[in-house]
Amino acid sequence: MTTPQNRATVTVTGAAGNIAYSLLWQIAGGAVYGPDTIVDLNLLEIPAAVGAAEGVAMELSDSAFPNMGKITVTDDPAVAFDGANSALLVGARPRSKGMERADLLQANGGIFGPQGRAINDHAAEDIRVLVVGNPANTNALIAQRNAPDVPSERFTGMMRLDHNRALSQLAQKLEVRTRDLSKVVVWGNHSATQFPDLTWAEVNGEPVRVAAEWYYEEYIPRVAKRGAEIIEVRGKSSAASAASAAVDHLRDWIHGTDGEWATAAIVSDGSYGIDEGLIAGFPTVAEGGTWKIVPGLELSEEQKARIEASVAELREERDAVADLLG
Ligand code: NAX
Repeated sequence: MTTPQNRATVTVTGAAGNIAYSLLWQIAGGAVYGPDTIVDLNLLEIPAAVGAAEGVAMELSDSAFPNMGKITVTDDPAVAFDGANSALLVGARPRSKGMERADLLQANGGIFGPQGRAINDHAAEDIRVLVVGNPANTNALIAQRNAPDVPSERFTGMMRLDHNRALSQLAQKLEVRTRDLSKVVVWGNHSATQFPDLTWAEVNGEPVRVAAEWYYEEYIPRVAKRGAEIIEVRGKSSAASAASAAVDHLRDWIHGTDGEWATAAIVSDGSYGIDEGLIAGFPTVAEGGTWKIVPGLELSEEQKARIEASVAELREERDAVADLLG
């Protein structure tokens, strides 16, 4: 067995929560950095849940992963993000009964603003941030705008679960495996306004042909509302599938997608009519450690309208937290 040469520090917030209970095991097992890297884990929780996070750390330790480094449990963002190479911002304020969307956005601003600042001041130079906690795209924007010294491209929001749902629903329809599919994208927001787009989708290199009725009336709403469907059937929100998607996103970001498209919510450069600066789902490839928007795609009027509907929601979210954007 060769001795691992590299070392990475990964910060996970919401470490005592449901998603983290699946996510941490995959990261500690090497699913992101691979077998040649020792992983140190920094687990951030609110004071009331630090005890539970200590228990999670004990179980991680009991799993005896060959490349497990140090595990630090803390309620202090300055400690949690110290030297972080990757940060998965999972912990967020859930919507309580009677809470308006604007209140939820503000409450989360109180979390993601300070975390952005702590990342700015304490993280490693190559920090990569993936925001999972909802509303993920706007929380990512808040964190990014509070970290002026970190290149904006290092802040991303999680649309990979939406992407994976889009792949899986299409694979089931075509009776193929997801590996046979390519060029699928989910535009916009991680919400019911998102646009899972099959315009360029291919199955084994051939264009996908599906009936318009199925596409517009079944497929798009099914993918966009899958989170609600999971809650209804399972009685709890998606957790293992969210963790799996977070691992896909971070692994691909670091190691590349080999030219394959994936959906990542990244800071817009103004492409495809999406306001510069918003964090939105785009067709992307990861190359050389960076997510890049797939260039030069022609959009139909139908596509433009569907993208705009989701971007309008992102704009409203941004405007509701304007005071928190640094
Ligand atoms: P849980 O409620 O099980 O866990 C959240 C944890 O975060 C709790 O332990 C809580 O104490 C902690 N937390 C709250 N504020 C914190 C702070 N300031 N610092 C550190 N930790 C903090 O939720 P879970 O099921 O794990 O989901 C976490 C988040 O992911 C939620 O916001 C959820 O809406 C979001 N999701 C996002 C998805 C996506 O695709 N982007 C899909 C799955 C999920 O719905």
